[in-house]
Amino acid sequence: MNYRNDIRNIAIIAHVDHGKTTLVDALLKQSHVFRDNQDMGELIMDSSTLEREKGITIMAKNTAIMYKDVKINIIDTPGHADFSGEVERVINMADGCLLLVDSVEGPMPQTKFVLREAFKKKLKIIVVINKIDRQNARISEVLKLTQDLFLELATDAEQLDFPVLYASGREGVVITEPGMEGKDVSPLFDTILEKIPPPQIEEGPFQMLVSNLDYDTHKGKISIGRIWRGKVSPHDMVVCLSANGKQTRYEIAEVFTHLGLKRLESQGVEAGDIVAVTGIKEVSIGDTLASPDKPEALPRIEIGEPTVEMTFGVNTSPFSGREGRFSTTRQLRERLYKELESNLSLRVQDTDTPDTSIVKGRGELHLSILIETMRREGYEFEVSKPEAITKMVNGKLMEPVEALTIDTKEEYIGIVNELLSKRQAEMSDMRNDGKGNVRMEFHIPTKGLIGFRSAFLTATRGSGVMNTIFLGYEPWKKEVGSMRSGVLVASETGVSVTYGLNNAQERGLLFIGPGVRVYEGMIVGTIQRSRDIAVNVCKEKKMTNIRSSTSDIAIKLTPPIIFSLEQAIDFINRDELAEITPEHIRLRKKTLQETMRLREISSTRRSEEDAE
Ligand SMILES: Nc1nc2c(ncn2[C@@H]2O[C@H](COP(=O)(O)OP(=O)(O)OP(=O)(O)O)[C@@H](O)[C@H]2O)c(=O)[nH]1
Ligand SMILES: [Mg+2]
Repeated sequence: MNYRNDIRNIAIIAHVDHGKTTLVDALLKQSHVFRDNQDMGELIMDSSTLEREKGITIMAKNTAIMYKDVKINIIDTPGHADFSGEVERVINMADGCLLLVDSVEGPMPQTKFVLREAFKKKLKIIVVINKIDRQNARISEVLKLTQDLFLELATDAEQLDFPVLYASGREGVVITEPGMEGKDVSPLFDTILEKIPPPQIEEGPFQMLVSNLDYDTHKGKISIGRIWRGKVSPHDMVVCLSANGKQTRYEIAEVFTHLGLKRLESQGVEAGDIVAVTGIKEVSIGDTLASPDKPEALPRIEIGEPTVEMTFGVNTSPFSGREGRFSTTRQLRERLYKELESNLSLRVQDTDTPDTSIVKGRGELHLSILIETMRREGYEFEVSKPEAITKMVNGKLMEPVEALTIDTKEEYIGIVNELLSKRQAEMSDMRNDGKGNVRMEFHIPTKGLIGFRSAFLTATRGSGVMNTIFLGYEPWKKEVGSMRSGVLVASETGVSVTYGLNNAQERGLLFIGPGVRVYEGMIVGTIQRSRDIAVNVCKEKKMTNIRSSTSDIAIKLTPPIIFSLEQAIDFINRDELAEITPEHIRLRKKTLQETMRLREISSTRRSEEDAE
């Protein structure tokens, strides 16, 4: 075996928010890929608008820096459990990982998930206890907990021998012993060079696994991945080996490597390095590009199964086609299938009706990010309530279950438990730090988690943190009943007015203010009872000849509740839909006409009685 000592390939992995992207900032800054006077900003790798707005990494990305004549290819990964597929996808490119652990939080559920993935791939790990500048840092305790995690997960003794560094990504310092005075991140660079094995090179003609895709309006699709064998240069002929065994020949157009945030054009890149090539028109992540002399496919990337599904359908509301640029069945289907090329843990399944598809993902956030992305691209469509994906195993109905970790204050233990017991959660552990903070762990079916996040944040006044991790499938337990009360449904199509809204607000809380276009069957508010009520929010006050009193003119409406996309999706029930357009998120009953809805309700009630 040959090795390339001039390269190291590392992935940065951790639980959400433990500081991966901030540490990459520090590495880039110190390696002077920017001019010294250039203001590079923060979280530079979180380059998409959605990532910036949400403050989380959604997609894994590549960068590289030079240190002592060695190129270090760095892959920043997302820490949120819903984007675990990204970690599984890119970890193939690395020979080692930096496992970051927050010096206050310690190992968290996703720390365990990513470490297990790294062990599966036999990657060398460097532990970085991060955010040591935090006031209540408990470095030695966190190190101990991390060692325990290694003991629990390691599959061979060598894995227990890992270097530990201490860092504040934000301050740009890394030290080798706690308490030392740090000056920069060099100790991290040196440890990478020393401990992460250089890439192994196999003999033979060109072969690479496509682990990432990018698009450029001029260059078209860009395939990114690690070269396992041989060399690639512009104008080389290659074969693309896709999932169904299909082999297509292409000519490579351009070849790039990464440096800082730039791609550098190259005349030839050799095995061991991470490369970006253009010219492969039809390619999906997981495909192999290889020399026609030896067109062998590398093992496809293994991705965990999706756990949550919802339908995406053509917008059937009376307002359809008015606000989106793309709204037809064909446009919607094409967009969803295109997403599969790069969003590996997503699945799309056709239904009996061509205008509706079932989309499956790793969690509500995974699906809602897709919805938000499509809406910003100009699509309009309707989606159903997310549901856990069940399956039959040996004739038995099985459902996904997850471990839920909750960090909150003591005073919220009661309310959190009450919320969770209705959702079939069972507590497995509870720890109190003696300062009023508690950590609780639960075992909960995925169906019980749907819609839980917003209820939890409201109950803990936004101060709680929750994390979940997929455990596996277990036999189905009974249905979780609806957690929600009834809604106020518009009975007429028109524009909402103060008078009509005022009548409605006497019965519940409103989701709209005056001057909003509504249609019959649209949900305009919520009430504290189980049955829905139809309200006419467009109703004007009858004009009379008698002047109304002044108190009558100055009607005060309570400000409406405006849902975010996630909250809207969490809110709807099975007989409802969310209408998504670039301009609005509207909630509606599936059946818009009130008379039809009442008929449906009485017929289901009748069949329930017959069943008894
Ligand atoms: N005190 C302190 N805060 C930090 C440090 N590094 C990051 N943070 C903060 O922690 C938060 C999360 O940082 P990110 O770098 O986005 O974390 P991440 O691990 O990339 O998050 P995801 O990619 O979404 O999983 C931000 O508010 C950072 O400012 C650090 O060294 N010290
Ligand atoms: Mg990040």
